[in-house]
Amino acid sequence: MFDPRPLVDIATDIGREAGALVQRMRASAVVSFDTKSTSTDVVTAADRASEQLVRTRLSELRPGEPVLGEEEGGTVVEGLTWVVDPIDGTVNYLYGIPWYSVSIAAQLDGESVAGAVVEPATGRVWTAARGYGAFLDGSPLRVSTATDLSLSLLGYGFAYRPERRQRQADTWAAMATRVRDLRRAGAASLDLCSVAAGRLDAYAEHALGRWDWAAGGLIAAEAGAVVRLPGSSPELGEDATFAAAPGIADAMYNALVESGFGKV
Ligand code: LIP
Repeated sequence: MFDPRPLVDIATDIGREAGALVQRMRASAVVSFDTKSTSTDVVTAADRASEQLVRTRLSELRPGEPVLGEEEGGTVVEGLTWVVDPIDGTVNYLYGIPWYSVSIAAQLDGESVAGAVVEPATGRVWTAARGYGAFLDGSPLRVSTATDLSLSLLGYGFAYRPERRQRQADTWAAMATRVRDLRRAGAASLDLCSVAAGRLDAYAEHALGRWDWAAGGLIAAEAGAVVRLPGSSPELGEDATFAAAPGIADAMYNALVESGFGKV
């Protein structure tokens, strides 16, 4: 039987090395950056250096296995593909907000089977292997026991395109009176890990890349969350990512639909 746990070790070791690199680059000089889809969608020299390091290490440790990365691209193929976000939470990184990650996942036929989300600023490592649970620095993770939507804490995010951000803001305004409170932390992988740890009761966002959710979505699912990945829930929008503690998952899903989340 296939055991994904060795892949977690590889993702963790490489993620730690890439995390140390981006941390050095953060400390050493002004963070240079370019822009991508909009003037606010940035890519730093550290993003590129991190992905190059991850790709180099994977070619050494797992020769011939394809890599899909946020900055250099790639495709998901049948069999094993490595999915890499060299810095998830790049804007946080640019501003020196210590809430960003290096996210590395192994996917088998497009399904995550192993993942590591490394926090360069703190050294914390979130991991999961499919069927073997989710962990933070080796301690088991479990989602919250929330059952009351009005007492739940909802994480969310925004796309980069201004016209979509306005529609998304309208949804979050509508949700603000239905939940305890909202949190926008800026790194999808860590939002998903926060659901896994019970630090958020739910999280929802549109327009994430596979690299944003590939590891964090597995960690949330292995910690007991209800996880809906892009393409699985047309009511939430074709490019929606959703994760929630099971006790409020249905109520949160329905509230998001009623708030127009699926139409932004
Ligand atoms: C970011 C996501 C975040 C989203 C941002 C951005 P990046 O990924 O982690 O949740 O709201 O728009 O997509 O670009 O920092 O890797």
